[in-house]
Amino acid sequence: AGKRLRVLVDMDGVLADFEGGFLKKYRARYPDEPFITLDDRRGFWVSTQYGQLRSDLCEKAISIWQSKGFFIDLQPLPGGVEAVKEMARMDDTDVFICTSPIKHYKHCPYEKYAWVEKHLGGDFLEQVILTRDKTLIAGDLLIDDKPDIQGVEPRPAWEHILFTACHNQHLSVCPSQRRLLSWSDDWRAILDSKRQ
Ligand code: BVP
Repeated sequence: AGKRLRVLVDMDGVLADFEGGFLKKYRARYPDEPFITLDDRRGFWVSTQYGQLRSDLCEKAISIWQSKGFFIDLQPLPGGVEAVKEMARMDDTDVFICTSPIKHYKHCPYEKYAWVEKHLGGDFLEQVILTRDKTLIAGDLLIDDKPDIQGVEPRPAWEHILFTACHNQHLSVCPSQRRLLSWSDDWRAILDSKRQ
């Protein structure tokens, strides 16, 4: 009997459509300001790219995800909720949602729990890990759209699987870095590759 497999799944950009939700609310709030289409997104930080477009747009971008309702209103990305539910039903498999809240804490942490309850059910609240440092969390896999995941632990336990997003799709990552192109891609094979 092999040991249990522990899978850490990121939320923004993997389960919840942060980029789509951002662009929709940014355009609604700032209809006369320039914006970056999802095809033109480069780099993980939305605020950085908006700041490069025009310096005052950095804080306008930040105002969007700091607003009440931003995180709870995010739409689920295709297949994500179903995949996580299926994973959780698999034998010898533990799934955790591992997500970094923004430091403007008024709405975000509350709404992240509310999103999980709404889309995955109240029982899944047991599986939520809020941390600004994912290197401290031990797991076999971390499925995350952020290309560089760093923290105080230089040798994290997990293998990072890069989940493809608009901002990282053109990135050439080192050959040893595995990708999950979407939830239609073969995530079951990636889990199986880590089982003993
Ligand atoms: O809560 C999200 C949004 C925020 O960082 C968190 C990323 O969490 P993980 O996906 O790594 O779990 N965020 C913040 C900024 C700018 C802040 Br200034 C940003 O540009 N993009 C972004 O996702």
